[in-house]
Amino acid sequence: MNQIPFSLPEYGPEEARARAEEFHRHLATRRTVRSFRSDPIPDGVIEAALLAAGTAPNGANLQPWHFAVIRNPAIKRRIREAAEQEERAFYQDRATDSWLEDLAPLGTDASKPFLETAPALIAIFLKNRTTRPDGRDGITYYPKESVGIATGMLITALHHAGIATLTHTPSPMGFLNEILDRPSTERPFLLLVAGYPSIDCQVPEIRKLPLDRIATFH
Ligand code: IYR
Repeated sequence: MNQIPFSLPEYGPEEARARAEEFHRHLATRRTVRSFRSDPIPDGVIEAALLAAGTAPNGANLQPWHFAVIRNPAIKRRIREAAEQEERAFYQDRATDSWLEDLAPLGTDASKPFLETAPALIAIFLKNRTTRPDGRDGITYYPKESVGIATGMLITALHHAGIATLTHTPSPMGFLNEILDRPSTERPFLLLVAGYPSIDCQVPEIRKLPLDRIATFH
């Protein structure tokens, strides 16, 4: 592979720290939202955020992801109907008692109106196989790690543009392959709901763990 020069801007120690702290403050304003207005997301925002996600580090640069953006109300409705069917089974039978206990503070249930209200859904698929630039087909490497990182970057990019998201995981999500006509080599990873929070949007008062509970320094 051809090699090209690379460097990053170098910040002095104070500026580096200030930038890191400022970015933390910015990211700390992100909240998962479950109540969306229907206002559209401005043109180009999702496209740029997807390109940002596509810069994620990933296994052998095979970029094992596909993003299906759904704005069509009829398709959103089909996704809502299929998701709610799975969610009813989850809340009624599949979830363990301790899982339901852990979810209780969030106040979630099987009803998912945001799948129709929000202006955009982004179905994120993990590719288990892909075609190389030379046309050879084969498995991908570390697809879960790769798609997880790309998804985090997508959420961050949308937040940076003032767009709220909800990481929704109806389980199982096989219906997304059928509705969105994706091949069986792709597995639905997550359904990202995107838009502006409703005027009366409320979120649970949760706290993030302090540094000494999430990190050790050796
Ligand atoms: N997928 C269900 C349940 C759910 C599970 C977890 I873990 C959450 O953090 C939130 C919800 C739902 O979307 O309601």
